[in-house]
Amino acid sequence: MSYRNPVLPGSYPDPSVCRVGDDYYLACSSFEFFPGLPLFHSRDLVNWRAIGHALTRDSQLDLHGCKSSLGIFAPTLRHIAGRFYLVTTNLNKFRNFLVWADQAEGPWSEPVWLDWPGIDPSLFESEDGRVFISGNGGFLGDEPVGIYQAEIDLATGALLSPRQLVWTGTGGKAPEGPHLYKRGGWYYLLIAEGGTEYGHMVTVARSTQPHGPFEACPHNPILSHRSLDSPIQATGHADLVEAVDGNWWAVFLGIRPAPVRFAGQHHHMGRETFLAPVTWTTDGWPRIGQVFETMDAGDLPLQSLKAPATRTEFNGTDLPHQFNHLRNPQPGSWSLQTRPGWLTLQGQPDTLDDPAAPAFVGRRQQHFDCEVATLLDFEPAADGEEAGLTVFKSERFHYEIAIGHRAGQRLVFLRRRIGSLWKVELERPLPHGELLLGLRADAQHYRFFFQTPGEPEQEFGGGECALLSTETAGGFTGVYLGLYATGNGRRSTASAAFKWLDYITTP
Ligand code: 6LW
Repeated sequence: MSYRNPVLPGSYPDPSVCRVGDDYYLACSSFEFFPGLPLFHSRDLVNWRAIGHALTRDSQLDLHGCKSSLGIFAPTLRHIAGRFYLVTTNLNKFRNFLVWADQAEGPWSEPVWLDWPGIDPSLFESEDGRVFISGNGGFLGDEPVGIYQAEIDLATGALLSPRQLVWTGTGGKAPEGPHLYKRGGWYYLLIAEGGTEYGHMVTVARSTQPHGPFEACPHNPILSHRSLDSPIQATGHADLVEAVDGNWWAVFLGIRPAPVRFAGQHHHMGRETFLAPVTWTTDGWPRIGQVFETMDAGDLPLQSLKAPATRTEFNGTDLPHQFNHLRNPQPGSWSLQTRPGWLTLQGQPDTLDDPAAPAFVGRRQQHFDCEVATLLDFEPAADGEEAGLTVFKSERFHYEIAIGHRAGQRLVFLRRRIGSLWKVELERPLPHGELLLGLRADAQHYRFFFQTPGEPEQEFGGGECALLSTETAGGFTGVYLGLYATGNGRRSTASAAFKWLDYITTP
């Protein structure tokens, strides 16, 4: 049997995995999106079911004013002494913290703030019950660059030993993403080097002690696509797990650039989670090797999950797990109760151009080829009030097709923001009533359309995917497909109601 990579498509980077009995759990970074730290469950490492988020309360996650791609960086998920632990960094405060839960589905605890610098914290429990925290350091120029470690008390977060530099890596830039494992008589320290772009790689060292000294693997990097002509690039930031059958597997991030003629490679769906088998050399070193879009599942007990519905009806009491807000949602900015069966968004003064909290409910784009549509009931009452569908990379890079109001006229418009370029490209007067807004995407383009009930669909402009790519826009996230509303500097008097959102992958 084979499986397809990425196993978690779309902007799900920095995966961390652990196993409890026959169950696997995985967490990813979430940056400026709320709730934070998406969590998944699997029985085979291939098919992952969203089970919620660890950071669901403002008291756990303060993203107010957070710029795009800051917020929650790489987590580590571990199961220690009967409890799940997540340790991560909120770059909005530049502080590391851990949360714990008795079951992965939560509820998760309030943060235990750590007196621990750097990013990419990780936890390891040794056989004698000691717990070690490791993480990167020195990238602020304040100490030698490398991987640091200390013993920690999980209950209080207090360090029980001095924080010490344990490995500086193999010389690649940005040694980070450390994880410690025990196999046989060895403690393995796995890290990412080279930066999370096309030079990304995974390297490893080992020691007979959890705190070193560590000897580097003679065949580092054990994973890198930096010199491969592969549709999968930037592989790195891995976490290993020993499967139920004793085989080892690695989850890690990678990207799938869409080639743009004469303009190099551009990836707009962000860094995604991939899976690959780990083999061990006779002298006890791990290897991961080249990663492919189709790989042999070996003895994994593949269990296909029910395909997600293509239409999300907003008729529940809460949003499905794949939907997020931009930063902490403002009170009263969204509701599933105001108009049962509809998602109601109340435009706030904040707009999509602000590092703030516009009324926004979105999901990651996970496929190059997809069709996205929504039914919107919105009668703006004044100029500046708008609501619609956005392809959102960051506050400086987004496209939207929306209903607006100008000079007393209700209209549909297409607007694109590409860095300092901001332009309403198309406008058309609209009769009153519900409107279908949509887009069709392929690897290179988004093509927008709208349709008034009983009328034919009308094409309505488009834009290049590459202009929303990380190579163009920077950052650590991939594009979101979002429903939004804004009053453009004041609270809208009219609310916007979205009946459903279609996300249809097109072969
Ligand atoms: C992550 C770190 C990184 O914490 O990016 O480039 C951060 N390297 O490993 C966010 O993904």
